[in-house]
Amino acid sequence: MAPCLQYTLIMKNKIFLTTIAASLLCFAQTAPAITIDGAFGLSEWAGYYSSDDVVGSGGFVGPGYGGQAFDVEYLGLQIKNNTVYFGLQTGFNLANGVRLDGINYTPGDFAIDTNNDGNYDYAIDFAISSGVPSYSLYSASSWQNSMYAQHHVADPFQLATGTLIPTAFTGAYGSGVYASNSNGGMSYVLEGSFGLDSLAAYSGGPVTLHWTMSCGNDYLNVTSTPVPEPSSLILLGSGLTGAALWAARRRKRA
Ligand SMILES: [Ca+2]
Ligand SMILES: [Ca+2]
Ligand SMILES: [Ca+2]
Repeated sequence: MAPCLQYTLIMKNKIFLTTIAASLLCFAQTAPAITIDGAFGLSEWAGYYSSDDVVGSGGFVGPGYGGQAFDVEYLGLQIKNNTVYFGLQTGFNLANGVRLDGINYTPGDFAIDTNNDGNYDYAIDFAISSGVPSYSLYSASSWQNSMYAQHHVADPFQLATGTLIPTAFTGAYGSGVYASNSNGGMSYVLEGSFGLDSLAAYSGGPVTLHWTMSCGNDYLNVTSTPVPEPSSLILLGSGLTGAALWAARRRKRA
């Protein structure tokens, strides 16, 4: 970012509009790309994730307890170049679930709200076999809530009824002890991507992604607005530069 910043500062004393255009072009060039590799890099997801990597007193992860094994740490969503990228890092074992005090807890589906009205319109179900995830996209008709009434803020948990939308995904799964986990222990990661065209109900604007596990002990939401296409940034940039040149010529004539 440093050379861009410098350029912007130099331009600052000249024409304000050109500064905006230059900044937009610099931003488009330097934004790191998301890599679907099963590692949730905070730099690759920068600007497109929510974070709740906190284990409090008695193992409180909010709204429930359970410590690192139930801590939902990072949830990422980016829509760019007509592609939806999603990513999750959690202390919850995404491959095997968690068995505690004789109860099996299972991971939920990713829930997608395409028009940000609080109703989740799509679900991404997943299975992990020999370290390789497979994803299925559904148009959601109804949802199943988490097990405990006092955890309702974590709802929904998983799809109850829906219609499968045949969709090609890329995906990767990983697990390990990551520096991004502040309280120690294992974390589990899923990343994936698919074409935005599969979300037929989407008509622009912000999209919300949600994830929790069957007990709803912890959850995360992230809301993202699609990244402008580089072509539209260049158009916007050249439009602003044109406006600046016009303004400069006008000043000269006066
Ligand atoms: Ca990654
Ligand atoms: Ca943690
Ligand atoms: Ca909705």
